[in-house]
Amino acid sequence: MTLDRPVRIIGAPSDYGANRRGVDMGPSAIRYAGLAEELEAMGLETTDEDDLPIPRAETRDPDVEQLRSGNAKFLRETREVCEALEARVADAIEAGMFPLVLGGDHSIAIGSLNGAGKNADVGAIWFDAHGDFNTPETSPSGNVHGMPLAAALGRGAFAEEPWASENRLREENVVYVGLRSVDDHERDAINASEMTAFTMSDIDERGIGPVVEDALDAATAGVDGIHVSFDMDWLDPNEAPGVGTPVRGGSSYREAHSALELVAERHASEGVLRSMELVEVNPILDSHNQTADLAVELAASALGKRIL
Ligand code: HAR
Ligand code: MN
Ligand code: MN
Ligand code: MN
Repeated sequence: MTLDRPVRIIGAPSDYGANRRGVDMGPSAIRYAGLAEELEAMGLETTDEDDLPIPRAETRDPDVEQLRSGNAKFLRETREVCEALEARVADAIEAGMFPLVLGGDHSIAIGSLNGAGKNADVGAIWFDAHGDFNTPETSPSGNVHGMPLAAALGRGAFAEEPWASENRLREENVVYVGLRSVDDHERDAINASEMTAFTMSDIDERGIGPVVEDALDAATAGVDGIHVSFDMDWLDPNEAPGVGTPVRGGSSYREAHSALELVAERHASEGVLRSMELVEVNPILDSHNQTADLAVELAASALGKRIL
């Protein structure tokens, strides 16, 4: 069954959180790959808002307004982007629509989570090669796209940045699927947290179906809805070469579709989906827009496209 509400596409072409230019072209590439047309062909009423206005990174100083402790590059710019995105996501939900956010690097998830969790208790499923649970103190890079979950949960130096965790995201309802690149500090923090984490090894051993069903159970228990955060680098680089930080050994084409089809099925039976984002598409590194094409296909699967 296709999604039970109209879709509002929201472009967030930020690359402030990543160390290479290129993800700022993600929304454009995903649109060019035919996102709105695909959703409309499924019978979904779709509106496409103008992108958030985001000044080019070259015109900004990455180090302005640093935290007392730790390093988070372009933090002021990231805050501006995320506050604007939060408002757009919350407005869409308020209007009875489904926000589909196009990144941009993964730092924009701070805004998506704040918007989704503004007036509701929410869980999240995090499809990603990476943990994205560094704090400004532990980050090896200072890139905020390695930190959005820690930010949205107010961890570490993000406590100095209350805007980052203005949400009702519940830690015990945050679930990773498919981790395979985690820094040492992140590993400790994830293990000590109340989040649930499934690695690629869990998928190898149990298969994608049981893992995603468990992830849905954990993410949806006792909340009003969930946000699906989908980092395209969750896929194997053979399928999705156009990402900034590829990691070998990712999910296959079929595993990715299957995972999102299960999300759609759960939504059809329990109405759990609140918002979704597709992030980290980097057209500069892509081959013939393959990764953006795949992002469109996967969005369709998540929103209920059926073969028969
Ligand atoms: N863990 C590394 C860091 O913090 C790299 C993480 C970021 N890459 C991403 N996030 N694409 O999913 O810098
Ligand atoms: Mn806010
Ligand atoms: Mn990520
Ligand atoms: Mn990633």
